Amino acid sequence: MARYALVSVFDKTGVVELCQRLVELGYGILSTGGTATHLRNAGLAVKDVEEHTGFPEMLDGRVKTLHPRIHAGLLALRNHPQHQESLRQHQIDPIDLVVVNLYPFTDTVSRQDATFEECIEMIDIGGPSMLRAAAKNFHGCIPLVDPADYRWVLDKLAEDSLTATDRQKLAAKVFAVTAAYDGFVADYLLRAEHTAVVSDDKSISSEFPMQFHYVAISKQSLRYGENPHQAAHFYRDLQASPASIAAAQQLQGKELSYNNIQDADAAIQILRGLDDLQTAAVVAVKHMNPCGIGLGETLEEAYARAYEADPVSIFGGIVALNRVVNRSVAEKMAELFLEIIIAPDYTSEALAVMARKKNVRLLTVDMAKPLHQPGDVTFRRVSGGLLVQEVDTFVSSPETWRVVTHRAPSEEEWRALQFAWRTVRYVKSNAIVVANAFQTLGIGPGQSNRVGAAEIALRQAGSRAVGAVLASDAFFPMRDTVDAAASAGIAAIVQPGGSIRDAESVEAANEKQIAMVFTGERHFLH
Ligand code: 93A
Repeated sequence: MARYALVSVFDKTGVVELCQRLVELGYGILSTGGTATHLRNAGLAVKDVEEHTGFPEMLDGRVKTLHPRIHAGLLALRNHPQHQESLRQHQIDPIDLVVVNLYPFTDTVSRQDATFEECIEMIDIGGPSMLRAAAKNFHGCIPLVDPADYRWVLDKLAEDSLTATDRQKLAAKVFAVTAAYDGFVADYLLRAEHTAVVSDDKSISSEFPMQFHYVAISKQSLRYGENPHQAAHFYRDLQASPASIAAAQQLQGKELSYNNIQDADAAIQILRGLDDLQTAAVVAVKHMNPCGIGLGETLEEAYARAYEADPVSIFGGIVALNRVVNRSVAEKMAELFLEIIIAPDYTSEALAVMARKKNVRLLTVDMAKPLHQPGDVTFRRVSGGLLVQEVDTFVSSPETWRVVTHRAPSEEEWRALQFAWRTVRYVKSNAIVVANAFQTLGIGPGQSNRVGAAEIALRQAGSRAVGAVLASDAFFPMRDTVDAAASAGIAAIVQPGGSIRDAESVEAANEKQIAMVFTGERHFLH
């Protein structure tokens, strides 16, 4: 009986050399359409799988190698008399080696212009089936899925020194590759918008399967993590939004660090959270908390407000802007030391200004595209597990808010309350934001008690707190925060409400003619 190597590769690099050596070692080459043609063109003798099975390739290539003559040849145990008898009975030759590389599914779905149907066609069925069959029967059949293994395996075959352990390792690699491949497919099908099935099924966005695939591809290795002694890497979602940090283009400056990426992401998330205000907006971020947020008729105005919000903290910060940066805004930013600037684009004059500040990392992201899709989730590792939740994109309408004090907010105060409420969700809990209608004035992030966060925000606002508003990401457990706000001159407060001591906070507000509204919705960010 002949000794067969079955060769079916999408990527044909190196396959001619490989098969030449296999022929020298006494293997007959069995091959599929495109691979067979490629090998014949290089002068090799090849037997078509079609001839071997006596069955034509069909369904536009969907069925090429899915045939008992192939799969029995791969799976029959070599030292099993009944298996060998079955092969003889059906005149099936065993296959001793399989070389397969798969349809490039991930490359295809990463292409912006790939249609859903094209992506589906790129799901390889026959290739993984052959690989898995060979890998299951690794004592009898050598599975080669990684071109990096071609050379050493052939060297060992030539010396007859390929061990059982070598074969087992090759088999393990097959299952690792095919598992990852199927993970990519599952991820794509869960996310792809363009299928009737998924878009009709609203449950997909709100239900978490018992097991799920998160598939990411390596984007870049990082010098280190949060600290120099922590190794780190940056992975990109298979279908990362062009608006995301993972898809950002860097125009100048040093490579982004782990901390830079986190901070830049926070800046983008906050900025895009203000999209529906439909105004120029600028966000300054430090250690993932906003330190200044400004709105304006123009980008100049919004930048000036974000800067003035806290001119100290912005130093060494990350600034994200939602309009094309022109020269005058660039000049202003060049006066400061900034780590990163993110914008949809820069005029050539602005680029010339920034070129003088070589270390500033200039990024662009596509702000015309949505940052999140329905059902997008966040991950947090805990010891021994993973927490998964939907992204907090919920925006309540102020019509649903409830005024709980004698005095209702003025029109100007309403605008300020809405702005403050839109920003406080991006501040680490316990979070307090003091603001007017177009600018944060004080931000109190991440304190272990709420009044402590309020004191920080009010101190930062200083005399600007007089007549300003205050937002709290969660309810007041007692009246102390309202008292602190009143002493600083705060005019109106927005908070979720829902504490058993709400009445005390309302009373404190009424005593000082503060207007207070309950949103009924909390925005923790830990
Ligand atoms: O469409 S398939 O899933 N059906 C098959 O029966 C099959 N057999 C091999 N794809 C199949 N293949 C794949 O074809 C291999 O995994 C390889 O990527 C490719 C090689 O095709 P060709 O030799 O025609 O270029």
